[in-house]
Amino acid sequence: MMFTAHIGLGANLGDPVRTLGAAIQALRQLPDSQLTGLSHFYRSAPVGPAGQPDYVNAVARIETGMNAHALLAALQDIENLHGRTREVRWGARTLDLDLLLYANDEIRTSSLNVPHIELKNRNFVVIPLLDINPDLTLPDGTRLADLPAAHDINGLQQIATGIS
Ligand code: ROI
Repeated sequence: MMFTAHIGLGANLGDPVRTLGAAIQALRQLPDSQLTGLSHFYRSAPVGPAGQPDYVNAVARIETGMNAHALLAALQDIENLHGRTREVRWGARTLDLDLLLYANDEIRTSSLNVPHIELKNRNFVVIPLLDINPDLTLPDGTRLADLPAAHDINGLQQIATGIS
């Protein structure tokens, strides 16, 4: 069985566009998986603690035969390869890969929260998700396009990267 998963990418240290490009290459190499969608890239003002650089955010869609836990572990490996440091909660990071959605599943365990807890509130997640799938509906039945975040471009700016 193949499942659709959506992955949020974010970075705000080093060269974020380059890091996201490398992460997307790594997603293409995931076992038993295919990259089937990629949003625009966005420069986005930091949510959370002020005084950190702007982020670059994007969302990727894959079709995968991996289960959600195996996929999460693979995403963490990619983060680690790209030098993610985890000193400060909600602090700056070189690469953050979030498993936003996995199939139409709701998974709430200590290690895995899908859909991502903050998904609905973050325009830097909702708007790129809509780039890939304008008709997307969450497992709880919410149409993504109906969320306030879908219409809130505050702090968000589409950027041209040549990555596709
Ligand atoms: N803010 C933005 N704009 N983009 C992110 O990816 C992001 N990630 C985070 C916090 C610190 C919540 N803020 C963010 O983890």
